[in-house]
Amino acid sequence: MQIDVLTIFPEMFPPVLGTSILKRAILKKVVRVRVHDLRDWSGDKHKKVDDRPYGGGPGMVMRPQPFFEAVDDLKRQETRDKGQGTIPYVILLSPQGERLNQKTVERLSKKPWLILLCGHYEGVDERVRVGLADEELSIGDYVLTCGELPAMVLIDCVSRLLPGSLGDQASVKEESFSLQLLEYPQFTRPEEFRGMRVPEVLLSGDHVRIGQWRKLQALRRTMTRRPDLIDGPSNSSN
Ligand code: 4FV
Repeated sequence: MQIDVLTIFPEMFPPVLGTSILKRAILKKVVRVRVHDLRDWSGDKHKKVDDRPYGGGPGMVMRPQPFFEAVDDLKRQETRDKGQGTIPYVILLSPQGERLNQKTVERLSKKPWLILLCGHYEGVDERVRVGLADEELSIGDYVLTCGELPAMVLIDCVSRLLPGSLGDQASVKEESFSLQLLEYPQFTRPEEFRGMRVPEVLLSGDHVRIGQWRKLQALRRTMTRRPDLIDGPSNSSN
């Protein structure tokens, strides 16, 4: 998979892309991430990418032109490098987007090429949303200072589903949300810590009983903490 990021703060990404699982996935060429400075397409001697909102009001709005020209350029580059052009899937990260969940992550992880648009200030010109983005996603109902953090969240949760990124893909299969259940409690050594003991069943070696216990714990935990995951979208908090 290839992921291109359009941002006015490219310097935010190297620490995240250069660490742990993401670093390994990039080194193993499981995913290719390119971070671009949107100002390179400002076409303005002061590299301005924002302007005052029509109709007045506080703050600044990101101009459409740099986003559109950057995506056009990336498409041209792709066609030049690969002959026929793979079509990018353009995602705008914003609080107005559909709430990101594991099902969406699984769907996006099957796409060959993602372009992520990072908003800033009061947001982006509506024509970016309407005329350029294939999808708009929010990582949660709270307002961040930047769209870069949501872009990193998306790169992380999508990349870890790509074959070869996680040591053992099996762990992806039975984790929270893939089974629409929260994960069961995990324990490791020591058996007793500050008076808190590891449940006997986990020390029993009886993998049938351990499997049943884990299923029961996952179900119980989900029913108490996230009943919306069990009843499905009808009363989901999403
Ligand atoms: C956000 C979110 C988010 C809004 C103003 C960036 C900020 C600034 N993006 N999920 N929640 N974005 O808060 O995706 O433009």
